[in-house]
Amino acid sequence: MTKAQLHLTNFYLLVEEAGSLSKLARKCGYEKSASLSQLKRRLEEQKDDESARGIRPSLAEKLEKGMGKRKGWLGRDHSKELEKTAAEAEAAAQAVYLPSENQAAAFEIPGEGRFVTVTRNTCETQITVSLNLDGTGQSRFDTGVPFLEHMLDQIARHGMIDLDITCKGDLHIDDHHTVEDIGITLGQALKQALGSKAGIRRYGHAYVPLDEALSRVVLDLSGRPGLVYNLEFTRAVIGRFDVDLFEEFFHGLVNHSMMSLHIDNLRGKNAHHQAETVFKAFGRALRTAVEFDERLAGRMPSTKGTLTD
Ligand SMILES: [Mn+2]
Repeated sequence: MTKAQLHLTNFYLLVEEAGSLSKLARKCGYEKSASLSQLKRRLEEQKDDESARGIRPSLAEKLEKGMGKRKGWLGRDHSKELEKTAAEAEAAAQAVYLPSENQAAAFEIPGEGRFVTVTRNTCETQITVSLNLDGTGQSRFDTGVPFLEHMLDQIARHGMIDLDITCKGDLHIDDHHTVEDIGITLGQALKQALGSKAGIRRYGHAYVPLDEALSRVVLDLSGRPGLVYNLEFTRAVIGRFDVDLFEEFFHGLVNHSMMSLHIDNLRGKNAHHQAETVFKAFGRALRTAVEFDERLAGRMPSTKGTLTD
């Protein structure tokens, strides 16, 4: 395969993942999709040319960044992993708004609600997140990182969100990719489930104490990503879990759900308590923000008229 052919194949994958060429353009920071159409045409012309250099590095990086891929993703062959996951992806696509019987057996999804399933596969992690914003707080996790699961459980329980997350990650290296990528995929699922955001409260905040610890989380489902993270852990690890990874988790979540999120741990001596108050407060704040406000009667909670552009 020529370099241009490989780039073209991966470019098609990005278009598919984004939903369309213009959506890909928007995600990667272009006003219009014209320059990407041009790129696509050029690659199609060059695909049999051994000497063609394909997508230039600065643009490749822009595309990778916009789509949450790691550096160098466009230059790698993803056909093997795709074959393996094609069947899973198919199943997941069918599960959007229409949960399969299998899933229902393992995890009870009500017939109504803002329900989505999102699958995200990279060389480092293979993740499926099913999420129901109008749930009852049930959850099921299979990620290989128990302390993260304990925290995700807080989001489900206190957010009244049903959450089913499976992840096969490169834990032989460390927990980093698994934790960050679960944040990213959960963010993608949240964004999808929220849709246009018409009629929701949009803002949410909560203070949650646990013994000596106290945290405050304030969020806005604004359509713009932003994280303010004031959390100084008193220890570097909780059990086997590296506490630095929580910031990576929230970064992934914020960038892909497009919310503004302010996290302040106001006090706390026990690191487990510090983490738990943050996740409980996040769940509570999220619950408020995603709830429908009856007085809004389906209108958009924004003078701009949109929270997605
Ligand atoms: Mn606990």
